[in-house]
Amino acid sequence: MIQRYVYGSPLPTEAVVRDLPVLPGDPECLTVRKDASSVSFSMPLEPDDMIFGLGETVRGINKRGHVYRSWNSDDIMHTEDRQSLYSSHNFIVISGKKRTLGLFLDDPGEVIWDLGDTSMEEIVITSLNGDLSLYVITGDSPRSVSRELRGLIGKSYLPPFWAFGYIQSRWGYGSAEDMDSVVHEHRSRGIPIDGVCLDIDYMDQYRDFTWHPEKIPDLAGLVARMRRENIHLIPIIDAGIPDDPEDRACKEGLEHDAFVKREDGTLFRAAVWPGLCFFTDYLNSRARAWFGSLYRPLLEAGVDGFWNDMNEPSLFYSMEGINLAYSVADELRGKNLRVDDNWKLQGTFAAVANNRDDYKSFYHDMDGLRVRHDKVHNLYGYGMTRATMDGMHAFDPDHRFLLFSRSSYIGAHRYGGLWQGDNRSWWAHLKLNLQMLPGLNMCGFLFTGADLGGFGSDTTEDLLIRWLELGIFTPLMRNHSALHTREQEVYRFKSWENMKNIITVRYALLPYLYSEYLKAVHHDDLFFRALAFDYPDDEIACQTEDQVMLGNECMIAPVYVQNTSGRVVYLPEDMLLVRLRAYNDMDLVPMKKGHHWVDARLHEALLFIRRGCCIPFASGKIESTVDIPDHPLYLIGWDPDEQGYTLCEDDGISYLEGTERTLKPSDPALKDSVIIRGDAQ
Ligand code: MIG
Repeated sequence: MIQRYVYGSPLPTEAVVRDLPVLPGDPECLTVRKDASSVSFSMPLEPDDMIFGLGETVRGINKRGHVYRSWNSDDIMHTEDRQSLYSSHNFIVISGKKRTLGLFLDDPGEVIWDLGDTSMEEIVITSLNGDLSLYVITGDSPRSVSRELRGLIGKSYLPPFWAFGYIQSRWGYGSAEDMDSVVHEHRSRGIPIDGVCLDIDYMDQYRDFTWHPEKIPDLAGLVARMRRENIHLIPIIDAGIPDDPEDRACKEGLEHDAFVKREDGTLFRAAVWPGLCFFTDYLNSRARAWFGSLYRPLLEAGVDGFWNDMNEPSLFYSMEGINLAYSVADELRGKNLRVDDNWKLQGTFAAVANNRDDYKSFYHDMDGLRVRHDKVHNLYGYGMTRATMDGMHAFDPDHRFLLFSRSSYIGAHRYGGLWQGDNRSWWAHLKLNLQMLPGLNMCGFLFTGADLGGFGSDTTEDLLIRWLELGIFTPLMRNHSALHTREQEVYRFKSWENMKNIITVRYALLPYLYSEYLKAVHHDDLFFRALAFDYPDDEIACQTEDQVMLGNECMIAPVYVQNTSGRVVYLPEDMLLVRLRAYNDMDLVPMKKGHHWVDARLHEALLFIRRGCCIPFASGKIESTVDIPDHPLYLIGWDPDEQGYTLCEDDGISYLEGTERTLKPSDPALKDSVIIRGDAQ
């Protein structure tokens, strides 16, 4: 059941797709405090209460015991102390013996989630805007509460099938030669791949919707050549539009009056990649429609996927901010700086980027409603995602496109996916990648993944292979790294064959992964879940922070510690261990409920199938997603009752409805199936 309460005058976020009646008063379960502008909601916690959700945030699957802050931020550290990342997903489920309760705050401004930080026994959620809709969702399990929310916020984004293939990316790829070489190095070794990303260097002087005249002399030709190799090019688009009348997007944007303005009506400017930029008012439907139309030349050239970046929006500096810093520098120039002055100088320049004062200095025109940016800050990336997807649909309403964004808010999950931003080549971030997945799914973001191998810092060979062993299960499977870091394409490493073999496992699993993804989309369900969702009465399962349920049949438990040849895995029921080395090389070991040390050498990925379930696997050599339909399937798993597996399929590219068929191990067409009928050890 969903109950809606309203505080102040909520802003039109379009996070929800259903208009629920507003109840009078306050919800019984919360203590509500209002002051001048903010409003807070508090609630005592029971010792056994767990808290799930909050989408893209640091720390564990159970969010209890830290303070989080909804304030979309370009942050390159993702350490445990961080309160904000690129997105704000204001939904939690509190789950304990006494109750299961969901809270969704539809509030696009700053919200502070003190989830047992100030006091371990209390939750305090504070909206600094004080203008919001609060949805209180009750149900008998965290999964059903999550489903209720999803029904309220609308169906999740469905990318084309090819977007589930392996994608190679790197900041630095910018030319046709780069694309050719990446593709050649993969194809010549038989490493499966479906997409290559173009990062900002493909643009002409970092200007959106341009491409470098020398590096990419013939975009349509390049796209077509790639497509013959079954490769999709995925260019990046940034949020800022350069202040330069020679720039086409700038000229048009000025004509369309599409950019955000300051209080006095002058245009707001801040620097990003191309220098000083204007910022499209994505919260205005006219501006969105215009921005969406800018993708057209790229779409006409055959591009069918994009990633949108810098849309928190990230600001390097504003003139006001940098002038202030210059004046501090002038004042201190030539002096023998004592420590305080030294800190002042350094701090002033550090504070210039993504400065709060800048976010308070411009306004949106929300189709007639003038709103200062900081009140709606967390909607900006959502607006950009929506502008892009609407633009792509206007171009071709019948086909699905790939789109993933860095910044988002609930609602954006209907228009695109997200990647988890600038992580590091740290083992801790491999674990964080896993731990973010259930919370993101709860908030509707099913199409997600992190930069495999890590974005910042130099990766190591073992980290990359372990990370690929998790990446084979995430809907977005992209290897991406930062400029100047160690090159981390699979073929750079001595053990590339092992990595290639792991990627072949991804492709063999795709019929299953895609089928489960479709089910999650159609039924507002979760592709990834905390173990607590499936085994609420099992205390150990509830406390398991480094394994997650995948689809309806599986559990994953990746190795995320260096120099280990396995890990401890907790099985909440009897499961079949599938130790995967390649699409055609695996061990199957039925195992009993309980704790086990499970061997997993560097080139071995772990998958567990629940007792009574089986999953389809594609056989044969596959080099890209186009090959998959031609390959026969077989089943792996247990099937004492001949239940089989219900495979959900569609054409992978249109919006035509899909079909379901049940695969049974007794079907002669599935004669290669490996079905365990005995008991677990
Ligand atoms: O300021 O486009 O998160 O994936 O490679 C850095 C360059 C801008 C940040 C993105 C990252 C991308 C990088 N971008």
